[in-house]
Amino acid sequence: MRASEAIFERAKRVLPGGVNSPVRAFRAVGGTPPFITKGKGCRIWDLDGKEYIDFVGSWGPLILGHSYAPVLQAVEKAMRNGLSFGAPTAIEVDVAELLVAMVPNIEMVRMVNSGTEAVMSALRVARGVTGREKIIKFEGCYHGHSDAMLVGAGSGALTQGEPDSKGVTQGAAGDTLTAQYNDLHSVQALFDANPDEIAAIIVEPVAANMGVVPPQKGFLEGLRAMCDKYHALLIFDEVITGFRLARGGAQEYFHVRADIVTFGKIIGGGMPVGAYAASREIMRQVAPTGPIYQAGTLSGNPVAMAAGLAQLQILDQNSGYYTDMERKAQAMAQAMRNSAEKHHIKLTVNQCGALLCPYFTDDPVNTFTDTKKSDLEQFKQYFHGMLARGIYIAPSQFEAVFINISHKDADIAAACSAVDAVFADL
Ligand code: KE4
Repeated sequence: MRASEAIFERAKRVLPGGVNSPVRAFRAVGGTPPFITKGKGCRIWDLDGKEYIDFVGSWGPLILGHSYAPVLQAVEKAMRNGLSFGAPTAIEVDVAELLVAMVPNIEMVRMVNSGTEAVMSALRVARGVTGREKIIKFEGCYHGHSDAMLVGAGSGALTQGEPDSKGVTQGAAGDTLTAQYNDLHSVQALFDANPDEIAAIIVEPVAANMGVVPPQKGFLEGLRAMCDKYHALLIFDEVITGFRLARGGAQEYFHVRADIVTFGKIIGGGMPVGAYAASREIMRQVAPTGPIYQAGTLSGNPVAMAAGLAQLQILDQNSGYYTDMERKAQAMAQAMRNSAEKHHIKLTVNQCGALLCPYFTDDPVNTFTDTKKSDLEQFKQYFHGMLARGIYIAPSQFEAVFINISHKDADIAAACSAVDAVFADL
């Protein structure tokens, strides 16, 4: 990894931690992150020419794999007409119409440029529509880095050990209340203590920023019931689960209706795209048709839309992909459990749809507190053992393993063999 080590030293002089997003810096696992030069299918290559089977997939967007030909062709075609106009384009309508067709319970969409922007906007809409100010989120869930969401945040904030960021003022985050995932009593207590003040609950339908913690039976349904009872809105943050759990995302997968849904990652096909969506009644409150302001220079960028449309069209036409991804995720999770038993490793593997996460503990992991039981030193050894064997997973216990369409059975088998070899050495 000589070339990556050399450029990482340069990078650290001009980029905080040498990266443009903290979790990429390997701070939780140590060592030098490989600088990636190329991706094709489920494989990526670093500056030293080392090949990896990629189970990060740019943190979820590349569900069809890297350099997927129809997506590249769509981008190439779009870019030849220009990169951006700051004016309406037909392809934005095509993407919005397809999102509305694929996702239950939404009638209108607004494109933005990231999941963070989608969530930030959705919170403003919820507050604007209800006239209320407080928001309930869950400890360990991550909804991007807008101030109000950097309270008890997961993902990189958790990896850094700073779930509440410096620079976030009481004014910005004082209306954010935190409950415990899979604990409806903790949510009820907040409604009891803040009657008629709660605008919305925002939840990751599968908590995929504290590792992977699926909703227990009745949890999402309970949130829906409380929002109905107290006239608050239910926001599903589907930046990860959207178009990954099912064609219609978590609403389809769990049969629970959200009032506002946020998207990112997959809808951009690898390009910077986010979106939020809801009923016409809610969305017409958004500027320019309503008093809730939100804007963006590159929102709906035609080249990014081309990438997203190409990827979404393929997912729309191949709903069988979802059972295939789930089958592979189940197989990998079970293989991990079998290897752990064979090598006497304390391990719990959570899996939901195409998402999975191993925790180095024998105890069940159903809450944020449970995730802290994982032996982080063992995770670190596991991570580096896998990387050395050409398996690229997220450099943090508090992230997911992303199974994509591009992973063939042989790729899953190769990863499971690496797991077995790594566990033998732990
Ligand atoms: P972005 O602003 O990073 O596009 O999306 C923020 C976001 C919102 N909601 C959920 C549920 C998310 O998972 C994310 C971002 N996910 C992380 C990975 N766990 C992004 C990786 C990173 O921060 O580099």
